[in-house]
Amino acid sequence: MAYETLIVEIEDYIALIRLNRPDALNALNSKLLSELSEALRAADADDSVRCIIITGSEKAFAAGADIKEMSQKSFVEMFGTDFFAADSDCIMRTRKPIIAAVSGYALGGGCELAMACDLIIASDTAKFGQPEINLGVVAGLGGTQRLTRFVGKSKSMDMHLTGRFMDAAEAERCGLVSRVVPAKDLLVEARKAATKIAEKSMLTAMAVKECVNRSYETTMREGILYERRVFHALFATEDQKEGMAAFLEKRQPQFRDK
Ligand code: CO8
Repeated sequence: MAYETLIVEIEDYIALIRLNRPDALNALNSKLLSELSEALRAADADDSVRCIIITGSEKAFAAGADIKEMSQKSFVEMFGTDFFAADSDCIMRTRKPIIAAVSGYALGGGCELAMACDLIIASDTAKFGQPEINLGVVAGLGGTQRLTRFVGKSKSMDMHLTGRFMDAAEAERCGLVSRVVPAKDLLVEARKAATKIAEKSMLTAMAVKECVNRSYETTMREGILYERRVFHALFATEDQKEGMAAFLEKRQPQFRDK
């Protein structure tokens, strides 16, 4: 399917979704979010996709929600349409693993989009920020909640209250991103990680996502019980038998998602 604001390529079991509004530094408008929602739904349903990468351009992953689109809206329009709500949940609905490959600016909604993915690989040029306070608003796509869980209250307050940007080294130090790579290698490294994930059993990868995401929603005791039950349940799969047999036979497993 052709999109106006995205370029989607599927190759070697990886769906690469590139945000493509270069004139607005990939600002997230309604069109882009609804296309992203559709592209993720399609990738999730496509058996030839086993991992998804979302990326932007060298200069910007995404510089936030589209300020031009929002600036004149009234409360009634924002609340009445539950602005961005339907499409912004698209990442949480996606069951296959999603990597955010971030170069340049990831600000406001762009930072929030990256945080909603399963892991972030950043180039050494990446800059993260929640500068909504400069516009007279707060984050609206989960920034106050996710950033606080990732980096703790003090740094989250710092980012949201001052609106300053954080560079890639600081983002790695404080656990916002999983790794930082040279800008020229960003997609190569993201593809390498995606290939490793794509080799696993998709059933197990989806179970991992559910277990880790559960840790944000529940108590430690309930989360550990949930994890143990999922662990037990995976013994009903052929992939568990194959994974353990392959280890004992000193060969690579051949997972069949069964
Ligand atoms: N929205 C719309 N257009 C944008 C945005 C944006 N967020 N960011 C940049 N652009 C446009 C600029 O207007 C400019 O367009 P034009 O050439 O037509 O004037 C073009 O992109 C290039 O931008 P700059 O000339 O500003 O480029 P610089 O290199 O000088 O600066 C910056 C780059 C620092 C990234 C700067 O553009 C900037 O500060 N952008 C805005 C960052 C920002 O404030 N982001 C937060 C937006 S609000 C938000 O994300 C809320 C999310 C929650 C929504 C929830 C709904 C429920």
